[in-house]
Order: sequence, then structure tokens, then C-alpha cells
Amino acid sequence: MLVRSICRFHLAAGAAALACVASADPPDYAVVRSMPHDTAAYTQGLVYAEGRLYESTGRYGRSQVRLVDLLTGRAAQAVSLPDDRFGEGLALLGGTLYQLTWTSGVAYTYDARTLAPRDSFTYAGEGWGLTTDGTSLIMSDGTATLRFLDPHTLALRREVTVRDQGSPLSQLNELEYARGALFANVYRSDWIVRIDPTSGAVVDWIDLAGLLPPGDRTGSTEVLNGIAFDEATGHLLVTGKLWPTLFEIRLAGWPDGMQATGGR
Ligand SMILES: [Ca+2]
Repeated sequence: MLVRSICRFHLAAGAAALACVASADPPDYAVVRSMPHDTAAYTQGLVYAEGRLYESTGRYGRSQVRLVDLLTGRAAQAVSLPDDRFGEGLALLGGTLYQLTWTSGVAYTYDARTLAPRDSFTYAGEGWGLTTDGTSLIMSDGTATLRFLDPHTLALRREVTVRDQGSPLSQLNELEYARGALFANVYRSDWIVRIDPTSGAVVDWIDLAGLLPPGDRTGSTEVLNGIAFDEATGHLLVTGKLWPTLFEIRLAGWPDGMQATGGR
């Protein structure tokens, strides 16, 4: 559709995504369930595993890693970062939570069961989104390049450039790997892209404009950010920075159930 093509052009060119308007295409998703989300949570990372929702929040002096109570959206448990650390992407691998920071070049690890801090690592450049394919950590940093990191050392294993119809696509923010696909929030937009993690090619654009109704926004409501995958249902959990709602959504053309494509 023409409208969607215009949005893609703007995003690929790095221009304001606010120029995008709702697509005339059929909806890319259906809302299955709406749950509360803490409007004080500046969501930077979201992970769902075995009925537990983990969240990384940003902003200096307010950054945390949280185990979230799904009934209230509030933190059932939380560990705060030092005041000079800005929390970013979050991933769970092998019972360990990994949390990036924005410009500090430091990642923290925690015991996923207790949230007890474990270790820290350093890396080059900015930290934005983080997820895992079960073998490597996959990291975004605001550029079009995704890094695949060794989870034991955070050493670089490989890089891939994300391209949409041949053009590099930067501003990739929160990430989620699911069933061989890599989902990424495009910063300052209502779009999630689905990426082939091997080639870096963008294979789909998912339009979430209108997900949070205008009446539920306030002057402080920030951008869409945060994607978690529920293995049991095949659905995504999505929210935004300081949003009042966490949405469980089913993507159009994305079959329900783990059996559909063999799981993660
Ligand atoms: Ca995620």
C-alpha cells in the first residue's frame, strides 16, 4: 500500500517516523488481552518465560531490572542500577538475565530465579536492545548493525547489517527472537520489523499505530518499546515507555501454538 511504502521510506531515510499515519491495509495484529503496565516504567527490555515477565527500565536514577506482577503491572521484585547507569535491553539465557546499559559500556547479569546480581561485562559502543537465539546474545546499538555475542564473555561472534529493500535500517531498539525470526522496535515509531537474523533482511513491517488508544495517553506517555514472546501461545507481549497498558497480541499470519514451527 502507498501509505505503508511512504512510512518505510521515511524510516529508512532516518526521517521523523511521525510522518507515518495508519496504514490502509488490514490490521497486522489482534489484541488478545490487555493488562496493566506501570506508568513509571520506562520500558527498555521485556522478556517472558515460564509465566514470568521480566522488565528492564531506563532513565538515570530510576533504572531497574524487575520481575513484574502481571495482575498489577508493578514490580514484584526489583534490583536498582547505580544512579549513573541507564538500563537498556534485557535477555534471558541459561537461567541468567543480561541487562545492557545505554552509554556506560557495561552489561549486568542476574540470577533469573532470584534476581540476585551475578557479574558484569564491558562492551564497545551504545547498548540498546538485547535478545537471544538460544546460542548467542543479539544486541542492537542504534545503528543498522546487530551484534551476536558470546554469552559467557560478550565477545563478538558476528555482525549483520539490517537492510530494508537494500537500504540499511537503523534505530533498531528493543529486540525479541522467536521461532527463527527477530523482531525489533523501530525507535520513535509505531512499527515493529521482522528480520531474518541470518541475512539481516527485513521481511515484514508490523504496524502498531493505534494500539494504545489516544484517550489512554498523557503528556508523559512515550514511544512503543518492549517485545516479549510467549512460547506457549505464540503471542507477543508489547508495551511502551511509561505506557499504562501491556498488550498481548496475535500477529496476522503468525500461527498460534508451539507446534506450528517447532518452537524457539
Ligand atoms: Ca525482548
